[in-house]
Amino acid sequence: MIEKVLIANRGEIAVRIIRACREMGIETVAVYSEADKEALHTQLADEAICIGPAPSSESYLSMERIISATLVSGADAIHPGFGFLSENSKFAELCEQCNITFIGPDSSVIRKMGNKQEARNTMVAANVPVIPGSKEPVYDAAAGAETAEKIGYPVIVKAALGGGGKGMRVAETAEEFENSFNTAQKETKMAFGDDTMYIEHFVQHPRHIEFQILADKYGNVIHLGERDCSVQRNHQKMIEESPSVALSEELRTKMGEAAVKAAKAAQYSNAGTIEFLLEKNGNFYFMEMNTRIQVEHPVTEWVTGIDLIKEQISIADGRKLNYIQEDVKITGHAIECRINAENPKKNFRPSPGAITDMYLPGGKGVRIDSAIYSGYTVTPYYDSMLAKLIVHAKNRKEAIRKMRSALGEVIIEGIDTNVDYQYEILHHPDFESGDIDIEFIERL
Ligand code: MV4
Repeated sequence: MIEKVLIANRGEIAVRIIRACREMGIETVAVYSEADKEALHTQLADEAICIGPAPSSESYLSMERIISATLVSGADAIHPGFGFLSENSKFAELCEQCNITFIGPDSSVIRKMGNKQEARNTMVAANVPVIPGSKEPVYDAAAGAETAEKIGYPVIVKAALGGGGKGMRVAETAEEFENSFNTAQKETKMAFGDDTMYIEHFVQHPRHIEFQILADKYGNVIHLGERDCSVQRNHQKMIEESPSVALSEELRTKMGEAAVKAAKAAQYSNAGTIEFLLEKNGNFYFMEMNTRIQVEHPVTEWVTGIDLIKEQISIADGRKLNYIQEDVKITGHAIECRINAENPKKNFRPSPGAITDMYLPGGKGVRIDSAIYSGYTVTPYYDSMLAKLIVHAKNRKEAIRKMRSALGEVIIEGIDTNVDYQYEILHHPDFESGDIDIEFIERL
């Protein structure tokens, strides 16, 4: 039985996990860096252990320090949250070796899905639709050009160990290929210390649709519907919603079945996400699997009524899923806006500093997940997300109205934020009609 959880993370997700544990009667241990002495997660947990200086490489990314803190505190499980060590297969393996329950899938599954080309091949074998592309890894531009010719232009060159857009380049034509390939490979080598590439046909103007899945350790897998995450900028999502206006009930069933098939093929357990690209004509393709809880999980929680963090802990503790597919009903519409400390007028430059005064909205159908408070100083060391504002209403139109109203109430003084920018998006005719794809923000 899990009785004490160490949270290997910070910010709003650490707070979210502390709350779930407390409701389940589980003790909590926070870890914090010297820059996070005054952070909310440090103050809210039952215990807090300082694990090092501000840079994440010496604190939230230090496997040794986090494992040591776990052993010292007597915690029997680690929740990694998202980012940091959450998709690090070595860290999950280290937990396994130390008899610490890692709240997530097995390290072998994290490793396999972390190799994007292996993940792709797993899905091909399982009959999950994937984007036409290379079956074998590609190591040089000459071999790549031959593959690209067979696939057909435009193509996209990707890093096998990539994800999130790093080490990725599009080649519209054969003339561009060599240059695109070499640029992508150089970036890949720098970022991942590996230069294995693969090539896919480039899908134009797709939506980013992802399916939330839950899987227990006994092979039971369900999906919790989709999230439309098309509103993003530089691979940073800004707005996520569920359900997506682009899915008919028929397509939802088809994609949901593909997502369950994908999770089964990966031998997955715990909460995970299957990312798809969806074309206007309804064709969809597996893109990647995320082997962690995601930032945008609250929109799924709200339309399904399922607490994803509690399910993660229950699954990791060896219990069967509390739901079967027929239990999952999508009710109403949820939208999440990420509120960041950044200045949209200065190319979204981060804006750390002291929050001198603030007011966050509430009321029926409004949820705030955040770790900020009046007097808190936003440090420059970590990502700039301050809060997630999530709304729920009976349909999309009313959810949009509720989000506009809630955004209008937000006051955060002392630093720059993207709240006004989000407010404008919520009034854009294409957002209002749901006519969005992954290039929506670039077109603004
Ligand atoms: C693609 C694609 C189009 N065609 N693959 C972006 C990050 C990584 N997860 C894969 N990505 C993409 N892969 C093919 N074959 C377009 C993207 C992409 C993207 C995908 C989802 C959300 C936003 C995006 C922004 C730019 C590119």
